[in-house]
Amino acid sequence: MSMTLRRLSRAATAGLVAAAALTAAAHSAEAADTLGSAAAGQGRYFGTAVAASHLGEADYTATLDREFSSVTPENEMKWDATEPSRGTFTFTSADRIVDHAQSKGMDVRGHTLVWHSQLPSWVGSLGASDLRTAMKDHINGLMGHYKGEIHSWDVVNEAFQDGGSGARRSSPFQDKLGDGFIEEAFRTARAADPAAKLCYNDYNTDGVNAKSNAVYNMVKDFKSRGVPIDCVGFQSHFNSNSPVPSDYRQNLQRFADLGVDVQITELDIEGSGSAQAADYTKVVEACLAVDRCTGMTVWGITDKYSWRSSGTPLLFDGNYQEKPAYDAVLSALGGSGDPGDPGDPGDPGDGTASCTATYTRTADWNSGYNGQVTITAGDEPISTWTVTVTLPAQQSVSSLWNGTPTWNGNVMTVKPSWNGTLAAGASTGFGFTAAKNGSDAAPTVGTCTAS
Ligand code: 9MR
Repeated sequence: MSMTLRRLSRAATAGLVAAAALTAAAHSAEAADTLGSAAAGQGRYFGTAVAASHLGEADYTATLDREFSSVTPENEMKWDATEPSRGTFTFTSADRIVDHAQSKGMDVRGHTLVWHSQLPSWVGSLGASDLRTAMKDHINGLMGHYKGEIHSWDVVNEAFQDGGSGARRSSPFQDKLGDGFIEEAFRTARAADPAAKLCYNDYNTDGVNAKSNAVYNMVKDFKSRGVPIDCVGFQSHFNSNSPVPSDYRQNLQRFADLGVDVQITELDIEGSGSAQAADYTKVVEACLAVDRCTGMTVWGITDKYSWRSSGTPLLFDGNYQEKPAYDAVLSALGGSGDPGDPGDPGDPGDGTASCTATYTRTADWNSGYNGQVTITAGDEPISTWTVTVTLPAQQSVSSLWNGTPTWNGNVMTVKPSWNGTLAAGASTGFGFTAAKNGSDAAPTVGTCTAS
């Protein structure tokens, strides 16, 4: 699609976007929060990487549309996908993602313009001056096509080496154009789409270390010389070899203090259960603690399509069920409404039925009293419950309703009569009349068990 056509089509979908926003607003009054709505409450976006090839999968798209307010094409805007041979641009897959995002009122992050990887071989074979022209043509080609439609662009990706040296990574750009290629890319990008935020994006720069120091010094230099840069992306791919750094927030803050926005751009954390959830909480809390951390993007929706799928690093499992990490992120974002979801594998209830029991005396007279035990299901639905009540030795029960007791000395074990089935969080109860026989003490209610 040409640039003009894209602009027209964007205008044509504007009405749809407005309608979608209204629906979302009307919905949020009664519905549980989503990642996107909770993040919006904190003035942030919550995004995900998306693959065009999965957009036809109903659960994939339903989860995307429900939960996320921003998308990053996972591979579709990379050089090999968009300009496989010199001067021939193909935008079919990327357009599919952008059109979908726009129809749902989502922002789009552009990823990525200049990167050593997923680079067609023709680029590597150019001489310096041709390479410079090709780099600028590529930036202009992509940014022109999507002018006005991309919230933030990863202009340059992963230009620094891993390890302690803080040196630049070898690439055709670095090797032939020298350090200045990054500055040239950013200047070209600013002219191509002045409305887009221009980001430098990298990994293993999430804590304070030699690599992040090198990026920090580059950003500081750019700001002091007026080289256009608006944001730094911290990819945040974490696992046991590369855990969430303890100085994550501090590192985000020092970049923000240089006068750039910071964004968490490719978040995923290998693991499962409460440990993974706790790590996700750390990341969200760090972003929320930094005013200029404008949003977070997870690197995929479901574990089954993650680039690290064996490490199950995302918020939804392979069946699109919310994991404990999802609940943790939603709650760290100040969102509510999810914990009652019945049957979510891995949710706090973990599919395990549970209940609680509380006792109150509802009537009292000289020789006796009425007691009421309230049974409340936990975060999963239950089909039956059992609770024990131990009475003071002198007391005796003359009648009991809405429950079925069996006796062992002064301990009664009560099961439901008609009222065993409860939705998650719902309550029922049974009542009884007891004779005091000289003891006015309260009975003791034991643990409630459910299945
Ligand atoms: O998730 C992407 C995967 O599908 C590709 O095969 C891979 C190829 O390099 O790139 C992955 O995304 C990378 C991103 O573009 C840049 N940062 C690291 C990401 C994970 O490798």
